[in-house]
Amino acid sequence: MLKRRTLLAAAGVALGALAAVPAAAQETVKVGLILPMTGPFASTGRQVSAGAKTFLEMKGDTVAGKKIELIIRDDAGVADQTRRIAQELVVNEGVKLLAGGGLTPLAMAVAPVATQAKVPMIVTSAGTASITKASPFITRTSGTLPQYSLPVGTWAAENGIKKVVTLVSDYGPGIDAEKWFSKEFKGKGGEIIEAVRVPLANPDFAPFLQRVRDAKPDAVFVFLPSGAGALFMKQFADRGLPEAGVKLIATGDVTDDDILNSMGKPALGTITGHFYATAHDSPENKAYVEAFTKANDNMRPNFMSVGGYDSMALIYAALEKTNGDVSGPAFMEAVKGMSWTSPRGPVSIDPETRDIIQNIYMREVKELDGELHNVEFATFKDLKDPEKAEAN
Ligand code: VNL
Repeated sequence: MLKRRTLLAAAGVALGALAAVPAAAQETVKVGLILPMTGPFASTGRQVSAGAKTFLEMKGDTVAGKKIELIIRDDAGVADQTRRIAQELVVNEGVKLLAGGGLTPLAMAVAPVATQAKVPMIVTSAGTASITKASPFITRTSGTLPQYSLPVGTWAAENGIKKVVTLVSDYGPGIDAEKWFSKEFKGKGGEIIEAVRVPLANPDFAPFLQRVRDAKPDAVFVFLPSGAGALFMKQFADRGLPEAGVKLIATGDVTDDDILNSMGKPALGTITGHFYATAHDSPENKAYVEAFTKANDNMRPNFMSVGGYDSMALIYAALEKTNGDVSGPAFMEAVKGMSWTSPRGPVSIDPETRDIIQNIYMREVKELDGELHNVEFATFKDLKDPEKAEAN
């Protein structure tokens, strides 16, 4: 009898202790961030994960009574692994939200998992326009290639460039970039004299650059994924293209802030269009760059890091709106039309396409305090993805 009462009393104490802490505060929401942390695109994984962690450091790890736990996994840039890891995280780890998608094939690999499990996937990096159509549970905090290639076409046509050769990586984002730069440039009177596509893996630009020298266009327009620009810039300079009077215009992926400073003088004067530059002048970006560089041994945050940071910003804003409800349909409803101020400037999620609406900046590579930077000189405000706008 005594024993039983003691047990009950003990149980009462335990329950009381539990009740003293708000129940919701004890709930953890696991977010699976799958990235290429190794392999040829490891810089993307390093930047995105550091950006996401910087958000948690700046804003704390709790939102709407939930503790956010980031689970970072390496897919080494291999799509089969991305899919397997996504499945494993959802089924065995109880992950409620997925993020990542370092390259288009990796983002696409997660789409069936997101759809089947009704688990939202926030694409932090990949830029092929069609990705958000692959699942109703996909949204995106990077941008689309059509969105940031088109303004480069506008700028080129309006700045005395008449003949262009295009060079892109031969997969989704490259094909989008080629299409939307060319469409805009030709629409405004420009001429594309050659369109070249190079393999994503181990491209050699030398034969192409020789041909460009002979063709003598006013400019070359280039898209290469983050990290691949360094080799291109070196070969561009080695082949004497600048001396031959060929201007380099590109998407900002080529003059990626992660590697720009190591490109040296040949990069100076390159004109690019993109959604983020480390040198972007705003109080939000100043705070971001400061927190990021401090936590990452002075590494410079590039646009990939901001995709990671904003994936967390979007999760926080959505969970505030749903009062902590992480179920897929509720989360996706909350995401639509969400707006916030990113280190890159004002952004929102297009309620129709779930893609990001954002400013695209024209920039020139210049020296700033002894370092190379993408320096913004013009803004195309609040651009939607033109690929989907065209289809609608
Ligand atoms: C993609 C687009 C990848 C832009 C990138 O770097 C990039 C992609 C890895 O969609 O695969 O800068």
